[in-house]
Amino acid sequence: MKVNPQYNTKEALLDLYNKPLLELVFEAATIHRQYHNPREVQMSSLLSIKTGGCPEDCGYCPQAARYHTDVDAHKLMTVESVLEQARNAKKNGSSRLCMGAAWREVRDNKDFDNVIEMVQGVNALDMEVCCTLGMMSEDQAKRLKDAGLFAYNHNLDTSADYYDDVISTREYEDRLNTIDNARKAGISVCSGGIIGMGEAVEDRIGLLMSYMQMENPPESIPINALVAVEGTPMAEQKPIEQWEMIRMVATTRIAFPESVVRLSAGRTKMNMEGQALCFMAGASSIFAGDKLLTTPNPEYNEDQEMFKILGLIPKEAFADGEKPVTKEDPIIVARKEKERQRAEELAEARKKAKPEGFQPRKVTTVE
Ligand code: SAM
Ligand code: DTB
Ligand code: SF4
Repeated sequence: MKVNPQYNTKEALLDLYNKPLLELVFEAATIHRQYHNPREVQMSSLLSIKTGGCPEDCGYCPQAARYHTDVDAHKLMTVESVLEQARNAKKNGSSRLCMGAAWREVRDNKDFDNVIEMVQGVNALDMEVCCTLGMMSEDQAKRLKDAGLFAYNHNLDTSADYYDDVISTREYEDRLNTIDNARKAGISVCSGGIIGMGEAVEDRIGLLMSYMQMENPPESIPINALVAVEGTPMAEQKPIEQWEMIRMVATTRIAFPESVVRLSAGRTKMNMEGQALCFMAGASSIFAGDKLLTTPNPEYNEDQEMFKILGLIPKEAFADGEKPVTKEDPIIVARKEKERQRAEELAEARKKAKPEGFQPRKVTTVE
């Protein structure tokens, strides 16, 4: 059951969200046990492969160039340094790596070729690879799929109604199109939202309704609490109560029984008890490591302790879907061949300019 037919209207979902808290958690926990192993929680690592300097105006985001935040812009990381971080994340128990780039959209250039190589490399480490690179076309999605991408993350963030209060540089429809392009390429979809941006409860429900109306709802739904960052338009937003996070996780779990619900940004403001209720209510993934993309996340040791106390076990890679097969990328193959030819030509030209046996004439200088 991909979507729960009992809750496929705005009214039904709103009533569910507003149920007495423990009733809601109990209903969510019951559904969770039918479709998932309740002890398993995936540890997923985030890596900002290209940071800051983004031309968009997402009101929550510290990476938008137009806001004056503490984030320093960095160009795309090298393939080798990404793979080193991936190996570290795996060593620390993560079975998924989510690579984020502060791009408005994917462009067909050398940087994208490098991302393709990163995806190939991380897939070869037997980790689930997820990317979040902004808008992308169907062809770009196909290239990522063939590289071995497991999932593409592209959040709707909020309801269609509240969206214009948050972002003006791209439309809700653009986001739906990118999600569609990922789907058409056969990539698993990760899409969710942020609560605590000043939206009404109806907007949280509106976000879930957008997913309800899809032919195929996302396999993975991250629920983020706003990380209010100084310098962004949302810097002064009052933090949400943990209860709201628990309600949102539980409602999402009940509405989409098969999807993985991810307890994402905002955990530094929660205590262990609050997080425990989220796991009880069906969250089965966290971001591990002391940094999200640019903002802090709980320390690794704290999470280890939490897993021990709550009896949670880290979920293995590909528990929710087959490992993608990496295929050769024709663009990269052609580029490498060109580079090889150029190197050969250069060596040849050097040889000609300096034939074998050639000895430079000794020059003696007079002091
Ligand atoms: N630039 C790409 C895009 O927007 O699609 C990918 C990176 S973007 C940082 C990925 C997601 O991070 C956003 O869609 C948003 O949901 C989440 N995010 C960004 N800043 C956040 C914040 N301050 N608090 C919570 N979530 C945030
Ligand atoms: C998602 O839903 N949350 C993650 C991931 N997908 C890419 C990002 C959270 C970012 C929080 C703000 C930051 O650290 O910059
Ligand atoms: Fe840019 Fe993504 Fe941040 Fe929006 S959320 S400003 S698109 S990095």
